[in-house]
Amino acid sequence: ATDVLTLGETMVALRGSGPLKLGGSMDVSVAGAESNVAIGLARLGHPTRWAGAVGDDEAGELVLRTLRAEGVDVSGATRDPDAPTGLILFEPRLPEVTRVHYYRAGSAGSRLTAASVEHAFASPGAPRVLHLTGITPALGPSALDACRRALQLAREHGTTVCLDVNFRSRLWSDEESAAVMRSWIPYVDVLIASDDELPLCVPETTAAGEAHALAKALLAQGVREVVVKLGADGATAYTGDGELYAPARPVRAVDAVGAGDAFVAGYLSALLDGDDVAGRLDRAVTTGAFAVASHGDWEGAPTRAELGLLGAGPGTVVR
Ligand code: KDG
Repeated sequence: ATDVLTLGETMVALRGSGPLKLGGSMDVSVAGAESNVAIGLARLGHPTRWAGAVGDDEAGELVLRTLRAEGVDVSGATRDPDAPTGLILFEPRLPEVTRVHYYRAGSAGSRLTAASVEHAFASPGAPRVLHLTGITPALGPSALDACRRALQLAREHGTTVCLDVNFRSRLWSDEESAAVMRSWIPYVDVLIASDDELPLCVPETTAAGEAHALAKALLAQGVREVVVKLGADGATAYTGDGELYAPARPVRAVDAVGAGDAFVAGYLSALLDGDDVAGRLDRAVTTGAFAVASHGDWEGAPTRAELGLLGAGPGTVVR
C-alpha cells in the first residue's frame, strides 16, 4: 500500500552558476516542491506516489524517468498531449540569494485534472497520507479543482492530510492564497508553514497575532499539528499537548532551495514510523539540513542509513 500520495507540478530545472543574462552552461535536472517531498520519502523507504501532469515531450520523460529512478510510483501521473512540461530556471545571483524564473503558464502541470487525481487516489488503494502544497492551486483553475477533489477523497477515505503553505508571490497574491488556504484548513491534519505564512491560514480578524496565537487558532479549527519552519533557527510544532521547539542542525549551507520540502519529508517519515512529535521534528531538521548542505532541490536527500552522517566532524572520510 502507498504511504503517501502527493500531487503538483514538476518542471525541468536548469541551474546556472552566475547571472543568467551572461549565459554559460547550466545543469539539467527536475524540480517541484511535491516531487521533492516524494523523493525524500522514497529515499527513506516509504512507498510514495506522485500524481502530476507532464507534457507529451522529452522534458516530461525526464521528469518521469527521474522520479521512477528514485523509486517514486508514477503510475498515477498523466501526459497532456496539448501542453508542454513547465520549466524553472535557478539563477544563483549572490551566495545568499538565488533568483527563480518560471516558464510554466499554460503548462501541462497547471492543467492537472480532478479526474486524474481520482485515478491516482484509488489505485492501488487509498494512501495513508495526502500531501499538498499551496503552489498547485496557484497554477490555474484545473489544478485548484484537482486539489479540492484530493481533499474530498482524503476525507472520504480517512487519509491524513498534510499541507505545506509554500506561498509563491510570483504565482498569486497574498489575498488569493489566503482565500484558498483558509477554505482548506477544515480538511488539514498537519499544517506546515513558515511563520510569515501563518496569517494566510487563519481568519482575517486573527491574522495579526504572534505565531503561537495563530497556531492555537488553527488547532481550535481542528488542525492536529501546526509545524512552523524557522529556517536557520529551527522549527516549532504546536499540538493539543503544547508546543515543542527544535533547533536547526548546524551545517555548511550551500543551497537552501528544497530545504522546506526535505523538512516535510523527514517530518512525514517519522510520523509514518509512529514517532512522537519530538522524533518527527528531529528527523525533519535532519533531512532539512541535508538539503541545505547539498546542491540541488532533492539530490542530497538522505537514505535511512545516511541519516547519521550529519554529525560527523570536518574532514571525515567514511571508509
Ligand atoms: O521548494 C522548492 C521548489 O519550490 C522549487 O524547486 C520549485 O516547486 C517549485 C516552485 O513552484 O517554486
